[in-house]
Amino acid sequence: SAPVAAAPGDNYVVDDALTGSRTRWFDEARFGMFIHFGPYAVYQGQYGSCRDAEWIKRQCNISWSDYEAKAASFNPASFDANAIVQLAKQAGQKYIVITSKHHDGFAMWPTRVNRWNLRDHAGFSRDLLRELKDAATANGIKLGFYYSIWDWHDPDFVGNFPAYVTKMKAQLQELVTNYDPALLWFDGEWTETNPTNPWSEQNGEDLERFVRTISPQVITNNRIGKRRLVDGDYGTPEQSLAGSPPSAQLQETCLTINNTWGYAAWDASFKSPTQLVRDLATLTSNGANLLLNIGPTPTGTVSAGQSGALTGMGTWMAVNGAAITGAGYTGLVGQPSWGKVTRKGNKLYLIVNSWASTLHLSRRSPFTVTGARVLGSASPVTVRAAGDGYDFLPSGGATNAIATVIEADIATPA
Ligand code: FHN
Repeated sequence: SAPVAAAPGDNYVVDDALTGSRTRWFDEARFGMFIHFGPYAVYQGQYGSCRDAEWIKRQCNISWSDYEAKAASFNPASFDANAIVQLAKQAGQKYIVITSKHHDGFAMWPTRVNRWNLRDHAGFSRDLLRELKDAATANGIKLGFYYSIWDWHDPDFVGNFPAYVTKMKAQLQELVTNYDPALLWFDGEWTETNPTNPWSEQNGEDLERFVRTISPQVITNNRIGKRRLVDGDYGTPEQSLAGSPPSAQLQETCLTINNTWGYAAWDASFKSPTQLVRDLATLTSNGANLLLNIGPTPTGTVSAGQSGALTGMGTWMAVNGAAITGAGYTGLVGQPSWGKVTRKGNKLYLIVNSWASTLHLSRRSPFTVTGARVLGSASPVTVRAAGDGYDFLPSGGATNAIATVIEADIATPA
């Protein structure tokens, strides 16, 4: 399709008329599941006295012979794609992004490009990406693949970079052809100053062009390039809620539930559903997505700490998901001290962390409130014009310990 004129602040060089329709589902999804799963999980975060997770090979100076032997014993027999999809669905997540290949270069699908993969190296005959794709599709969940440009295992990455890039493209072609992913989540493009990482801006531009050639519909994140020549379809702040609305580019913050991406048995400091729901509300109110990570155990199960956090969020989402899914930045009101406000069409969602008998909303642009109710409750809410906006006066108490949501119908001037 013909290139479209770039919007101010938009630095795409490879762009096309599909950008809007390609990203629509993503901009409505708001909440997704990240999965970091690979042979690093077999160490369970510990090598002698050294601790790490998906970086354990490098951070703990593990030899390739040790790492390859561990990887050969990788046996994720309890990986249950359907259970993982159900966990995501119950939490209110609309998409899943799993590591097809992390920095250790290990492919989680039976690639024909090399034998450093789950089938050929570990002798695991099942295709987990296929199982996840089928379970996701059956449940209306989109599936995307994380793919690390940086590859510690392939000697061509430092020895013959053009040969490496050719293999990388062959693997991406396999992923797109065999699994039709909704999204490609690149990583490991950084550290221009690192002599072991020759990824350049031109490589990013070339890769974006390649991805567009093999799939016009697949969404890519900004780490496809160095973000000066190309920046994909959306930005990826990591472990940060930063980003003030409205952003020039779509945004997706990725967060861990505990402190590590890959599985680490010692990492038991799980965030509470309350904190995670509030983070999700903050991001939604900024028009950004949350990609919340789980790191399955070496057998493929999800730890109780991680599944519990998602289940807790799901209990809240079951009643209040309307405030998140398909909702975004309001453009109409300032953010109040008692919580966050999101908007979907002619509805505002007041996500109230600190319940009070009077909740004031400052109005930035003209609109009128024509009705209001508490989600999951029959108790009426009185609304009256007050000061620079409106006061909402709920008749009942908070209905949810995490956050209670008031849905308001609004009319904006034509
Ligand atoms: O180095 C990786 C890290 O292991 C993890 O995959 C995160 C997820 O966003 N990305 C990289 C660091 O930016």
